[in-house]
Amino acid sequence: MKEEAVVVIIKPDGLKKSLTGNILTRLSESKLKIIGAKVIKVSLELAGQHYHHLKEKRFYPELIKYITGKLHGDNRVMVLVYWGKDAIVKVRDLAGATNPEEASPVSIRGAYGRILTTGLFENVVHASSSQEEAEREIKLWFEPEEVVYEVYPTKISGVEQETRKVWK
Ligand code: DAT
Ligand code: MG
Repeated sequence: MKEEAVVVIIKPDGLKKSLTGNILTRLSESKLKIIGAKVIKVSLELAGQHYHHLKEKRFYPELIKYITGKLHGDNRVMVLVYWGKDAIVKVRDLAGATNPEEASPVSIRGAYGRILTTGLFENVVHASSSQEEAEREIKLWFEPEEVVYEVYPTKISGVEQETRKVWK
């Protein structure tokens, strides 16, 4: 398997509960390289684009409230790009199963996640599940200049003096 990228999002509960350090420590067991990282607030628009494939699910409205910080009164998330061999499987193994009650107790979700009374899985982290998803998410959450490696082709856009690198 060649090297690949994976997006990890530490969701608002992770930041509110000051779990960022614990989660990054767990992820560092993978020995993957961090090639992008930032803390941002998630707009409704970004949330809708990120979870577009789940629009029909009954838990979708709660999921949007969750990722935009409405459930925790804290709209910060930390978004990272990890890079390396089998990055997706390695990160998803450390994250654990989607349902925190089914996740291994020593995984991130098993240790720190919970199920809300609404039924939503409050599972602390997001991790891309395929190379296609990782590409879509990197292009959605990051500008090319914010990722250290040029993981996908870029082009120069804009007029003179105002050019910047954008995703092709
Ligand atoms: P994953 O985050 O493991 O890739 P997913 O992409 O299917 O899982 O779902 C995105 C998020 O939606 C997930 O992290 C938590 C929530 N979710 C998924 N399935 C759910 C369910 N059956 N009930 C409640 N919340 C769910
Ligand atoms: Mg997913």
